[in-house]
Amino acid sequence: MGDGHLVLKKGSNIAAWSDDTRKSATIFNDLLQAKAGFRLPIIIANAQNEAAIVLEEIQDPENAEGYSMQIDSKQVIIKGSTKGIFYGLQSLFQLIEINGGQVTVPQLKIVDTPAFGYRGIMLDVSRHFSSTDQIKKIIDLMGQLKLNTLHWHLTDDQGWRIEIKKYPKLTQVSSWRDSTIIGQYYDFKPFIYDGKAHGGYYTQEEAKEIVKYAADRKITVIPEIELPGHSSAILAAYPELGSFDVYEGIGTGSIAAVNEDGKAYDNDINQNVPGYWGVHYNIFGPTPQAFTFLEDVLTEIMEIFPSEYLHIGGDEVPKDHWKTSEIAQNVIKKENLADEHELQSHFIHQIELFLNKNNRKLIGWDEILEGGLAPNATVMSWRGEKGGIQAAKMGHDVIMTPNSHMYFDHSQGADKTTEPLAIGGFLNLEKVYSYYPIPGELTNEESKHVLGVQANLWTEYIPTNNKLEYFLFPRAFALAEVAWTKRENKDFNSFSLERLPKRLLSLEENNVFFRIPEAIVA
Ligand code: TNX
Repeated sequence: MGDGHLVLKKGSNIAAWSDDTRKSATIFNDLLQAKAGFRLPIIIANAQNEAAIVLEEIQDPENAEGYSMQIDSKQVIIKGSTKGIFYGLQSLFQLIEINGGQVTVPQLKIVDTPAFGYRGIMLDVSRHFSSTDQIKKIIDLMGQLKLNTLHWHLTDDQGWRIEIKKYPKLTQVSSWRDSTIIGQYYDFKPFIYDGKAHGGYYTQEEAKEIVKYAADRKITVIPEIELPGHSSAILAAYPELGSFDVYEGIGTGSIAAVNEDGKAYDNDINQNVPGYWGVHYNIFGPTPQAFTFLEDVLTEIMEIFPSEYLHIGGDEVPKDHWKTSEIAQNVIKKENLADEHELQSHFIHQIELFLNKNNRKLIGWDEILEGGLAPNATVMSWRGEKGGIQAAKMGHDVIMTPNSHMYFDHSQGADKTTEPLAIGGFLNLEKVYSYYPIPGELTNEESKHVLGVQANLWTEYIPTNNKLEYFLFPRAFALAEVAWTKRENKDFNSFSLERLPKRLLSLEENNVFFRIPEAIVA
């Protein structure tokens, strides 16, 4: 920190050269407009000395996201790659103070790079749908926090959310569930099983627009297409792709809804899109038709989403159901597989071959370790850190999303009577902040496989925009520091006393609904 301030006036210029940097300057102006009521002219100037804010692009492949910023009495100079400049502008915006109508930023020097290259939020739009406007709002907020990945959970048992031209029933049938046919799952029927039809989907055009909107904010959208489980919505429309044609009771190890006779509930049997939560009965069969379907779908998905990674799910597959499936048992024999775990591995490996052939990489939830990990897979570790540790030790890349620290669907307050209904669990701000994505068990070499960290927002209990924002904020601020800030610079006191209050005000200025954290006393 230096002494004194720089005043940003209405006529002050921003000097930016490339289209990319000018776009970032425009996004900065949007923020400034909302906060201070004016925009700064963006100029392509040679006379850069005259501009109040100078955005100077430098190419440094070793430092793809970092930036430096110098603010003296006359000028702000931000240097970095296009991404770095975007992040520098976010920091600049956060430094703005308005005093007596004057917009000022403090004089200082910053050299800043992120601790982790993968900084994500997963949003489940299957359990409850979010409009494109709401997705854009979340993307805006993510960009301000220098988060760079939106993992878009587009499919699950309760709904399919993306237009696929080759399979129109996915949007005609799979994207709507009928909540009047309810199952019995734990004890929370009355609130969420509201008897209304829930649904919605994004057209390919809308999804592409989201991808572009995110890219402008330096965010990659990684789509998730769940397989071979969490696929009831698909199988409701295309039952021939499932493992079963006869529903005879239910295997063990699944928490799918069963009635008193131990039989699957009607809506599984009738193959409607289920209106209740949990792990569901039917799953893909490992058949040629299923692979053709999945490859067709992934082909369209790849046209919409240019991301290096595609997420294919792989979690919570009631694999023991394959024990009673003739289709599955035949493949086990034919491929010489030991059991159902190896069958799932085989399944995922086929999909990986297809993705790799198309120059994409596969991410899956940590269950994909069971029965043998596909050779190039990246593992998302959600059942704690165990899976992530195991995968990193095997030389695979890992993203940490442990349900102990990164499940934003859990309650933020210890007292459940003063919190909105949540799936369970308790995860307060301090606990999120305390997380460090590299487990102590890993050597330096192994820890290079930890690409970063992500918070997951499952939406079984989150039917509205307000509730979505409430579960994200303020915890997303803590996530941002977990992901960006080097360990030695993290400090919960300065986070909560110095930075948090300003961020909360900014949420208010932007009509974001959030949880007011408990008073924090130094
Ligand atoms: C487990 S986390 C799931 C989701 C649920 C979530 C609720 C994961 C890979 N699978 O299907 O929504 O728990 O917390």
